[in-house]
Amino acid sequence: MSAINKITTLCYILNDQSQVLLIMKKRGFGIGKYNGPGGKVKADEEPKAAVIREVKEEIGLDAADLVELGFIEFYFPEEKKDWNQKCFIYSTKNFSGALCESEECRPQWFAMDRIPYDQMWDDDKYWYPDALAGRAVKKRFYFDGEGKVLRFEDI
Ligand code: 6U4
Repeated sequence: MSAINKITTLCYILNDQSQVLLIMKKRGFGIGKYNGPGGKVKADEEPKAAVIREVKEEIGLDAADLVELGFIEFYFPEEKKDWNQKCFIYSTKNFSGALCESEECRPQWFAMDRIPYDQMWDDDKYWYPDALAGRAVKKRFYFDGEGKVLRFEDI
């Protein structure tokens, strides 16, 4: 198995109406897909600090009281092994500030039973139900060259 090449993060912001805040990526990795806000962890940065920074940069919100839900490892074929990553997952119901669109993405609330899986990463349908219910997630996914899940396993 190829090595992990970067550490990334995702954060699920939940409101009192059983909705989750997703972003439509307008550029970069995952362009054209809905995902949680998040991104790369910089050198000498803690994952939790990184995800708070990314949420602020991407959608203007200050996220607090983050719950650690675990992590997911994503493995791609040899020619895309630079994408291999370990992604730490968080959620919170505590957020403040003005929600805004950035150059990178457009935020949108979704009812938790109306997640747009057909416009998301192929793995998401396998683990969002646990994450959105606040259950721990520790999984490893293997993708083909087109981004389809070949197989996955619990870690
Ligand atoms: P920068 O340089 O920050 O603009 P960006 O294009 O935002 O880069 P990156 O690399 O910072 O992307 O972060 C990748 C994001 O995509 C992380 O939040 C993790 C997430 N991600 C990667 N593979 C995923 C997958 N298979 N399923 C998923 N999220 C994934 O749900």
